[in-house]
Amino acid sequence: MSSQDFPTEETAVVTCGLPYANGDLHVGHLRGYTAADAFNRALERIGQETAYVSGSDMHGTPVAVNAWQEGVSPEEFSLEWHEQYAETFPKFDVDFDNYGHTHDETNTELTREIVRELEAEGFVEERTIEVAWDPEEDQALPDRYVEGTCPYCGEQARGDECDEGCGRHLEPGEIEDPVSTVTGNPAEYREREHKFFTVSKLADFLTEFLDDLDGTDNARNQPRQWIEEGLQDWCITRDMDWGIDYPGEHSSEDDLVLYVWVDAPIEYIASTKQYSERVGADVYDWEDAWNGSEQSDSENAGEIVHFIGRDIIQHHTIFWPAMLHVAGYDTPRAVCATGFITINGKGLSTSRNRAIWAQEYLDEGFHPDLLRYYLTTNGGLQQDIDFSWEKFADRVNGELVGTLGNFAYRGMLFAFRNYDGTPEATVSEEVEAEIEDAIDSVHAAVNEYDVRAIGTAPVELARFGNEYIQRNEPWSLVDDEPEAAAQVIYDCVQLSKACAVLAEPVMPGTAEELWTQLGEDGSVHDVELEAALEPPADEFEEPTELFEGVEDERVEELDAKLADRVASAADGEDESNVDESDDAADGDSAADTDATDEDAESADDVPADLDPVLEDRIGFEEFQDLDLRVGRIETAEGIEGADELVKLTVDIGVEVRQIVAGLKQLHDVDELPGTKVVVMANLEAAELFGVESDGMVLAAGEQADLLTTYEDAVPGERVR
Ligand code: B3M
Ligand code: ZN
Repeated sequence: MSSQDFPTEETAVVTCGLPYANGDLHVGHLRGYTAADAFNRALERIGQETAYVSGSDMHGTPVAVNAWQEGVSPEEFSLEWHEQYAETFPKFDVDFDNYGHTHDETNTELTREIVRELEAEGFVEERTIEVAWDPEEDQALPDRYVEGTCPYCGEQARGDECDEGCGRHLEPGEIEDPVSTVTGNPAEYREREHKFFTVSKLADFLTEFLDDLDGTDNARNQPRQWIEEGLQDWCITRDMDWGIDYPGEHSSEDDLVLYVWVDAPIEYIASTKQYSERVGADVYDWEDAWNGSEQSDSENAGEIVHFIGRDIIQHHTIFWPAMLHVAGYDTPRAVCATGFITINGKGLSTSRNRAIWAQEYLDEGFHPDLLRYYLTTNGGLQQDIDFSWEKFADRVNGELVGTLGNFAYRGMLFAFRNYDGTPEATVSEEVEAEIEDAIDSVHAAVNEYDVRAIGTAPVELARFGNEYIQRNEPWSLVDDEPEAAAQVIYDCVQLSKACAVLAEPVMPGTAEELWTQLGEDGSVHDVELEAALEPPADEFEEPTELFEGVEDERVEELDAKLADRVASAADGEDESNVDESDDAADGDSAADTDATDEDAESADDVPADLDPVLEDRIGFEEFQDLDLRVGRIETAEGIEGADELVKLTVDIGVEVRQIVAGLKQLHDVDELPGTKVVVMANLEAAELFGVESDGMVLAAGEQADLLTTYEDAVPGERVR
């Protein structure tokens, strides 16, 4: 990756995948939008010029099918949802600089322009293809109007995507055993004329593009594989009424509209353009972001960063950069593809009502920051994360109430009671260094697209703060050593101020609240990270607690509500005999993990030979006491007289350890060197069969199935 570190001199634009305007928003959607929002805010905090844009995805069969089921026109249907989304995002402090929609004039015009450009450059061809057809209704069955079997992996699939199997985009005519979702009848295939974007000519360009692409690994690795397997040209028109009319000549007897995936990403540009037009190009110029290379002679000057669900990687790393390149725009600097969300360990399913709905969360009276914090820090971006009210409560009570809230409150209360605000002193070297480190960690996290690390930075700093105040005991210094007490409390106020600045990206509302309580002027939304080190305000009022805890009874109540909802959805399903294909019309597949539903083991189905989960929970702090490291096995040899034991030397980055492990059941000893493993590094050393074992290699089950890592983690990295 060849990008310069943020902040750069260029203009950035951060986007997130457009929600289909076809149903209620839920935590699956919010994960992506809050992550991108936090990233964009962090970019601002480090001084990058940037804008955060998105819009509703109004076209295509995901909208048309649902509108048809409701008996309303797709236009009316999608506009209503669009308006609801535009109202909901601000309630979660998802602060788009512009939120448009794909059916508006800016996007329609720009889409036409770009398609004409693809034609002018010789990248569009007309071909006769077979498309699925419903003989009873005498209508074409594009995309979600047809279901069948994926020709690549054999799983049940939608017309244009293998949503339950390999995740591939499917071209018209590819799906096997097609069935109409309109009538349930087997579909026929009929010949029609359609337009193709000849993506296959761009394999070399795309290979180079991927070599330079930043973001998450999954967004580079999957498309590389698709390119190796051979790129197919991409059908960009559909036999439908709803969509943007194909802007050029065609020989089809009926009107053609553009495939929804042509105009949807163009909304990223259109939305940026609308923002520029609103604030003026002197404040933010959309052309700098999307066409910066033209203006600055550099290869790729715009800093375009896309946040998407991992099921739409192909659209963003193959089709989209191909369109941008041919039409003369800059290509993305980064694509960050998030994992899915499960609810209590099972796939989020809108049709089964197994979801936490955005409005429901707000109606429960929870502050949006609690969910923002949970969703952005519960796992790395690429990981699937699980939501449960119990885990939500644990993290709120432990990290937000117990660590961040507690630290800010106790330090500021002490300061208020004894000094009416900040005592006279200057920041100590120790605390200054700690804040500098925290600032550096956020800079690094932004450049690694590590939203989780951006979110945990203020909590880590508060953890240090709690330890600092505990170690220095200002309460026992205040009478006899007033200067020493003033120093400690000054440091605490400084740390609280730093926490406010660092918390802004992930918890903007709380950060502003803390900033105001600290008596600071202006808004924390306007400062850069370095403000964390500027002297705090002299005076402030009595502080109030930043967070409210979530009681056990509340968790039980919320769990019961969720279980009831899921049960009544299931009853309804039994009664009306709605089949599983109902989910196909659910909408946003990026956020809907019905596909994994069947894989998740239900809590009631635990096989008899598995131990139940231990009753006693440990705190996060206790977990942190385990020093788990990535290691690489260097050598392995059997131990005489011990059937299962192997003597290993394992490189754990900081040193090489000798570890004895019972691995012979499942592993060929000669094959072990080179294997990456997870090592419990601060376990007391022991002697096994007279051989010293300094640590433990983690493995699962009786057969000792070794734990490993799948990406680029190197020996010595902590496992958390
Ligand atoms: N509307 C939703 C999805 O497939 C789709 C995203 C468009 S992004 C340009 O996740
Ligand atoms: Zn498949």
